Amino acid sequence: MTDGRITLHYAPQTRAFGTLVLLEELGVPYDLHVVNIRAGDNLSPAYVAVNPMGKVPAISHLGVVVTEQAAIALYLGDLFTKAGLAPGVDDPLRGDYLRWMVFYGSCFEPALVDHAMKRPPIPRKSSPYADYETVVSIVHEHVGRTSPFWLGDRFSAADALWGSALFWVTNFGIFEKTPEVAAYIERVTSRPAFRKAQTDEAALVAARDRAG
Ligand SMILES: N[C@@H](CCC(=O)N[C@@H](CS)C(=O)NCC(=O)O)C(=O)O
Repeated sequence: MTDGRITLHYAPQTRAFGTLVLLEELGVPYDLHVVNIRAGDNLSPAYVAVNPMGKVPAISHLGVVVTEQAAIALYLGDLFTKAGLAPGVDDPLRGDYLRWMVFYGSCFEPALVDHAMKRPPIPRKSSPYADYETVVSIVHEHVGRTSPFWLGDRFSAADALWGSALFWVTNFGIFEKTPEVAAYIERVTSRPAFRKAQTDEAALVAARDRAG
């Protein structure tokens, strides 16, 4: 990787899709390094050197590696500040922005996955997310008052993360697609960046399936 370009370590039909959407929204040049998870390439020594967990997404930028969807979105939003997708440190929306980005990875995903896998709930006082029902109701309540985007008037990196995630979890049937959730997803997925990411992803899926 040269010239400060971003390399996105990517696999189709994974959580890396939200990062692809964000890069398209930012309108910055990037290179894709496609990791073949089906072939186990994510656990190869070369990729484990990038992300010891063998997970996508990850990005490489100027010798720095960032992993975890939300951290990557925060990094990119701040790096490409001119795109206006990240409230700055002196913006009153900054606190809300940080809170929702971290809530995504530390509460929403674990709650949904634990519930979908039918894991027995752990005692509320030991749980990092209280309980599944609380997390779900917090997100539904928030979506009910998004107007039109996660932080209000302006599209932000939070929408690339939450919009893509809600698109997938409602398709998987593990998060209820209320009319408000459907309308929010439509506002994010109808944008040119999301459409472009979908087209690129479809080409990668076709190439992967051809390769067997
Ligand atoms: N905590 C990570 C989770 C990433 C993750 O689980 N990615 C999956 C794809 S959706 C993956 O890389 N799976 C490969 C494997 O673990 O074998 C994040 O938020 O970025």
